[in-house]
Amino acid sequence: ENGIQRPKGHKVSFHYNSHVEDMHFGKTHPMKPWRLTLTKHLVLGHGLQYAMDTYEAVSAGTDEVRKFHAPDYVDFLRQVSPKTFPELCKIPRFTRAIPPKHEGDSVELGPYNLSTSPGADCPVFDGMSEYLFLYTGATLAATHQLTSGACNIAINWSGGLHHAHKAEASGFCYINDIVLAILDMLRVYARVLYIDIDVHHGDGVEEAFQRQPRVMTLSYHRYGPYDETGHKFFPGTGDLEDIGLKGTPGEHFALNVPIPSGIDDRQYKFLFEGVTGRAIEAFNPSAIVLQCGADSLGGDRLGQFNINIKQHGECVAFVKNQHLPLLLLGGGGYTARNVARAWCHETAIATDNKLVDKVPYFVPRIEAFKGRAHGDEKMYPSFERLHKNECKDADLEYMVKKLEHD
Ligand code: V1S
Ligand code: CA
Ligand code: ZN
Repeated sequence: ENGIQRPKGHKVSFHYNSHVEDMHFGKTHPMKPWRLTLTKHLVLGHGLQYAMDTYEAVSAGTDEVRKFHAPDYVDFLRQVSPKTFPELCKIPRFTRAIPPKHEGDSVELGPYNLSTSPGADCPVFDGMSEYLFLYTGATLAATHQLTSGACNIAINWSGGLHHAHKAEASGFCYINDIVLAILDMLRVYARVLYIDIDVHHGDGVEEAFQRQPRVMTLSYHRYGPYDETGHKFFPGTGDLEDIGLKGTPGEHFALNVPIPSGIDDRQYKFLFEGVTGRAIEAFNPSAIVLQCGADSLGGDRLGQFNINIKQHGECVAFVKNQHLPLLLLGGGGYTARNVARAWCHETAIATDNKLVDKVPYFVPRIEAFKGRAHGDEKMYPSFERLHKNECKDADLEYMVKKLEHD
């Protein structure tokens, strides 16, 4: 009816838990989990659920997260909330992770770069612990679908948090679900290629595998001075010369493409297809993880690139055309309506569907996503096909207005 079809010749699985939408990083914080509400509504509004197997994610386990992260850090994340934070900060096991104070620091930092001060990059907020283990659970379930051969492309738009370190949160990222996914993939695949089109450098993933020749990391990012003040664009790493840890087997298995602000579609396509194509040729990966951070789009609140949803999607199409097991993850993206448009468009690309420039008027109820997953995976039952009543971007804008209360 809406023309959405299952792809021929490959299977796509989609992993999500609507609970992540309720989270709130703070009034002025750019990370808005409700961008995932918009994304979900667009995906369901277009009927793309009929083209994939959809799973409701469950939380990752402590032991799963400890496969990369330090045990004390994982314990802290499990217990932390705005209420428990002050007490946890006094426990000797955690005080070691409190950074020294510098003159003029605007935000007060607690253990692991976490903070309850307003304006912090990695705030402690209500429901945070549930949120972290849920987005990680969704990535691990997606990974499991891939490694077990149940699908060829697995998607988790709530994942892709590439800055988190072994024992430290960084840049809105607390658990590095990407590193956990790749570690799991290495049990099955000989070589994994990680590609990162978020406008920021994928430093956490690069660092985790800097000694590892079975993982090649390739990040495209804004690099250089942020503005006239001379401050560097976050996180300030990812120089062309950084190619993996020198003197280890991982040397030459990290690639960085530093880019100045304002890059357009044509220039990005030239860089992306040239470098990615050559990397695939040389590395011959068995599987690919693509972090699809949407802050590389023009008009992003934090990003400084000038690329369109069309080109962002063409990066996904280019990688998909390699016909290797593919894990698609989200990441940054701070102009919510564009994030939703991009990730919905890319869900269509993954499932070989073309979206008309319209969103069906009827937006399915959120309950449609209920079910179990991760370990005890169950597909949610197909629900009635949607009416073809059309609406245009106005409806997306209406949702933006309703959700954009802070
Ligand atoms: N750019 C940027 C930016 N903006 C903020 C911010 C603004 C308001 C707040 F209430 C809280 C934070 N932080 C930053 C960056 C971090 C960007 C993270 C991108 C994440 C990703 O898209 O790659 C993946 C999800 N942080 C900084 O620039 C660091 C500071 C240097 C400035 C901001 N203060 C709060 C900390 C130090
Ligand atoms: Ca990047
Ligand atoms: Zn980013």
